[in-house]
Amino acid sequence: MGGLLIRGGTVVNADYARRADVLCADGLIVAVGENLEAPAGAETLDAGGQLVLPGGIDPHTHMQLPFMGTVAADDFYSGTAAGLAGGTTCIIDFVIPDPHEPLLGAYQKWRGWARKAAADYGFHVAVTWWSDQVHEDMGTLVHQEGINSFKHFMAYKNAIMADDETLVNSFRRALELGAMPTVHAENGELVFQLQKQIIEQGITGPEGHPLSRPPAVEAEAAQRAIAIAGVLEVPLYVVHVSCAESADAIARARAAGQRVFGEVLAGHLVVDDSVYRNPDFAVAAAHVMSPPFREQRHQEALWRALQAGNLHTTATDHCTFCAPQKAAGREDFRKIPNGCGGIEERMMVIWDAGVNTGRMTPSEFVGVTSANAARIFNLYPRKGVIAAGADADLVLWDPEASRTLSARTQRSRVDYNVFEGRTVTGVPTHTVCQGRLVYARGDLRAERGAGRYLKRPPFGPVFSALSRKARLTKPTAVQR
Ligand code: URQ
Ligand code: ZN
Ligand code: ZN
Repeated sequence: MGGLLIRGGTVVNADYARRADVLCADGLIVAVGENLEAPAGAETLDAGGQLVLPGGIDPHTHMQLPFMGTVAADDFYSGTAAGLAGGTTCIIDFVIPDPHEPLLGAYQKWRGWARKAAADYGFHVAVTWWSDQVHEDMGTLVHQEGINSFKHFMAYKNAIMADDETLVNSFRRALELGAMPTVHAENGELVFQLQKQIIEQGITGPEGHPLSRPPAVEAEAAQRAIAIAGVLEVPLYVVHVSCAESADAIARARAAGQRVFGEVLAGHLVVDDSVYRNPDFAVAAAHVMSPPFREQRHQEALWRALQAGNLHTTATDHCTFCAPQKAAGREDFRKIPNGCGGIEERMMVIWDAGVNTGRMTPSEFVGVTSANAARIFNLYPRKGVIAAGADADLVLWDPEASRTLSARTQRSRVDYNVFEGRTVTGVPTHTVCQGRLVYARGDLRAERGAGRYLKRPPFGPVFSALSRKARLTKPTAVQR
């Protein structure tokens, strides 16, 4: 039996916080309550009055992604290990087939890469092209492989960009299957042409990157994806919402009764576009990701949307490239591999800038760092809550302790930290994953291959029947 008893903490779930002990055994939470007894052979961990949170879920990572002629520096082991050091015990990564690459083949490839993961993981599968075979493969992925979300990149023309034909066909198929379509919302044609225009004006450095992807380029795509989903009556999840205009588009759609969800990156909430004006190429290039970091005014809009329930999850888009890789774009910013880190720092940054400022309560913090992603991607209540029967993924959180974030101390393999020098208050002191203590006050014991692939069931007939029933029984206008 063994087991682990976490004693003397305050359990904080998305819907309540109370003083309680937590008993774990065989990888599961078996009891939550006051004055629990430790069974024979169980280890006891004294929480000492700290908070006990559900393990963080990062619904947007790209470990060892082959992209823009190189491969992301963090692989499934180093990236999930870094997450464990920051309180994140579960990721949802992405299978991204090349255009005309069979989806099932790409899926199997990524499954092989992820075997080394130190924490549990799921996949969103990107639909980067369309054919009858893609239509069929989406069904196989949902019914046999536990995929319930499909990603669509509206950016990255001449690479993985999905045009409207692919968007409409894939969204329609997702609804049939009870799966969630998600989008990277930037108008790829506008980006392509603005990039060319900026290079022709002689701007080749990283400062050209945000110029080629202004907020309107994101908002157009967000509004188009929302409109397509609205016509097809399919839910929609917009990843890395980075600007006020996109957040407003989601808020309008939700106010009109449309089922749209939004994700915001920890980076977009606290880092602004001044980074691109740093004279040091390596620093500016290290921050090249899409959508880019924005003018500061967008941060308050994103926080407000998070507080108002128009953005639902926080993520990192952890997709790391070291300086030598970023240097590919030394003469042409279009060649700088897009991506930054953050998986270790996400929860600390959101706590420090969100809870300490009074923007959100500890329970709301749990919602946006764990429970909401579990609910939206159908992992709840296995993940995202401290309750009997849930996976024993927990974080002991010291709201008083401070830490200065830096590449010098981070676990990620990348050689830069977009939160460099930021001192945060509120840090994880212990992480328990599948009932095992994997991080304790700086001592990281991430186990290569301990992570499990998470099958996520589709949103079954209950959901689609309800919407169909609602449509069929809509009261008809009374003939006067
Ligand atoms: O666009 C994404 O989400 C991937 C390719 C990571 N890179 C990025 O800049 N966000
Ligand atoms: Zn993206
Ligand atoms: Zn991404």
